[in-house]
Amino acid sequence: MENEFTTVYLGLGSNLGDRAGNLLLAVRALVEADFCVHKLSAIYETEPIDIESDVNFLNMVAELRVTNVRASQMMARLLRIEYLLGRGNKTVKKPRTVDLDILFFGEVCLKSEFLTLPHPRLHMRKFVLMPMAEIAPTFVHPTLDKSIADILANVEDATDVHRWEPINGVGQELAVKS
Ligand code: PH2
Ligand code: MG
Ligand code: MG
Repeated sequence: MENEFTTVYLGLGSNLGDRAGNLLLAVRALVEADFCVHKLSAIYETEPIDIESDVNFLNMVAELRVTNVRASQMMARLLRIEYLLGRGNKTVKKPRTVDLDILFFGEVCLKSEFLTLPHPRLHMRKFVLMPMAEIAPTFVHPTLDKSIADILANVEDATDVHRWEPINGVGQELAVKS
């Protein structure tokens, strides 16, 4: 059908420079690339997993509604956004300004050299599950056949993941002025 859309969940991460600013630039770039950004989670501060980093990540999850694009094409467009936002060599596990991962592309399951869907590690990672549970707790993982809330409730990941708050938050500034 012409107006049918696919619901896509993206994981966004940054552990370099102005981390929150980088996430917001990525969201703006998604909108400018004509992706329909339907929901955004809060920003979470998360302990690094499987990567050398002295700096915590900021992570969030976005729900997009896409039409007329295949998962591989979408990944190519995301890589371009990562590149424009200054991400260096992808093959090296170095700090990155922005990492954009497709977590789910509707119910699509695929495995190629460039892309595996659903994302092969998301069910083991609290830094993905917590923000996703905030915006889509009932979404069912197409191969594990469990909801995100269920997977999160049973995950063994013991790393720290908490809602991020800006140190000099906008709220505080407004409170001082009023
Ligand atoms: N991304 C990784 C590896 N480890 N750890 C956290 N906390 N957040 C991430 O986004 C992340 C990670 C590979 O992309
Ligand atoms: Mg990643
Ligand atoms: Mg990635």
